[in-house]
Amino acid sequence: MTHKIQSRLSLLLSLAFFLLSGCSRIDHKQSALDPKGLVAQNQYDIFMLSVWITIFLFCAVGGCLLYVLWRYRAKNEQEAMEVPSQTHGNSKIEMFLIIASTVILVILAVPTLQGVVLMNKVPDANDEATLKKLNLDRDQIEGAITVNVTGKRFFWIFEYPQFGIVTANELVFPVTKAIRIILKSEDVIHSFWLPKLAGKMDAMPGHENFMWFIADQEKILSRTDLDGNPYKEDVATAMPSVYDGKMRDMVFAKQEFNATFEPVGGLFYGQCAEYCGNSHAYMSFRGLAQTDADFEKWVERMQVAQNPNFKIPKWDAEKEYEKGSIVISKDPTLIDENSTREYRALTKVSKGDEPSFSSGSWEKVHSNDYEIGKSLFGLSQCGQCHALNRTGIGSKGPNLTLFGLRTSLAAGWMRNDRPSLVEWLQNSESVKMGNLMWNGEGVDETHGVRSFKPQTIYKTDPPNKKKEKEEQNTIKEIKVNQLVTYLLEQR
Ligand code: HEC
Ligand SMILES: [Cu+2]
Repeated sequence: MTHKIQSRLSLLLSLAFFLLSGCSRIDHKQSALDPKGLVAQNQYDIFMLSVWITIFLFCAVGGCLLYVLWRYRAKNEQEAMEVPSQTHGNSKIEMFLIIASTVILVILAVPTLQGVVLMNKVPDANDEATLKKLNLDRDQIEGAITVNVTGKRFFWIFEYPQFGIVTANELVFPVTKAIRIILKSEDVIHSFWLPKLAGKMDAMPGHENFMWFIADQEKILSRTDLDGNPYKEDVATAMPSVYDGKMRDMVFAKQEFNATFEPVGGLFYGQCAEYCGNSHAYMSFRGLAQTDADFEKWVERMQVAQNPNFKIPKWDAEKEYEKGSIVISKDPTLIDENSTREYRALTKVSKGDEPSFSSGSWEKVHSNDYEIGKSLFGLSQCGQCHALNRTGIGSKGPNLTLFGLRTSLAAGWMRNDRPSLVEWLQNSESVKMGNLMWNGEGVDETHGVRSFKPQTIYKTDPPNKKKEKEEQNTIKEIKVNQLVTYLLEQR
């Protein structure tokens, strides 16, 4: 018996510990209770108002109950036998309760309706009274950024129509500007949720939904250290720049997945919040807040990379080249006699000086691994589903432009580094069950995306099982590593 009580007690204690540990100060990656923007703050305030009202009601009703139980308890045996005088209704109490409930509902309804109005529309830039009330500047609204967000099983497409660029899974945005989110879906219903910046909103096929948010730089910079003392972080540490890879470096330096996880202020964790299939739980994303200047630089880099009119020219024997010009030409040493690579002119190059390394006029733009990876990207049919340095959202997989600047892989699920990428490319199914790279339309055992499986890469003739296996493994590894080099050098 005592044994049973003991085990129940320990169960209860561990449950309480588990629940309380959720309240620790560190690592609120996806907490709506840690608002870092105006819309989220408004929703948090309404939530807290209703929490306090509920606590008040709980105490009032519970207090009355306790008082009545104590005050009218039977004090002796005789009292216990008596039947109390029977009454029915009390119009004073009833009126009081009706009025009190109405007042409470009104207290809740006014800010709630105001909140609904706020979240449904970015305030008018000419409505000075509202802007003043919300403590916003006119140019924060006038410079608003629109992002068309498309949910797909199981990743996100972010299209910036004002700039003509498309990216995936990491929403880069300027910290001082309002961000208009237009939500769509290409398959089932998803839900876009960046808890620290705004509440959830569904992304539905055949229907557009709207929401907006604006981050608060002051809140991003205000941090507390491990002893709970508040301090102010400088902008470069809290919001490292994305366009030159500083954000990625900083996130990796700080992102140890353990109890002392220390977030980078400008990094926000988002999540699909509507069950959409077997990989739903892994369908997360990231929001990366940037200073205006860093955001502009990122946009510029994306625009250059996705410029539809720009293509590296083939070397032309009839042309002269300026120092620094880049051309594509043959390099038979790379894979076979047909392989090509990018060359950069070391000096002014005269007509007919064909790119090679012996002439002294040309140098490699990229490493051999990069160039081999690039051709593997084509050979393995990756381009079937991935756009790289191209815009347009009609693609089955995430856009991989400047992929090496991203902090995460597989829709925010893993960190975007070499070991994770190798794992992903060798067997994405084991990393993210049900993902549509491994299980996509037209993908079977013979498809390039699964061809890193040994048996389809290499066959020795005559068959020699042991040797075959060894060779398969090395080839498999080399191939994957070169592809990864190619992907990570997209930056
Ligand atoms: C059948 C279509 C398809 C093919 C072919 C394909 N992919 Fe993918 N890929 C996807 C999809 C879909 C995802 C998103 C998976 C997810 O996160 O759920 C993805 C994700 C990725 C990611 C992660 C991107 C991110 O932002 O998280 C990388 C990197 C990648 N693929 C590389 C490749 C490479 C390299 C190849 C060629 C060997 C390839 N893919 C072939 C469909 C494809
Ligand atoms: Cu989803």
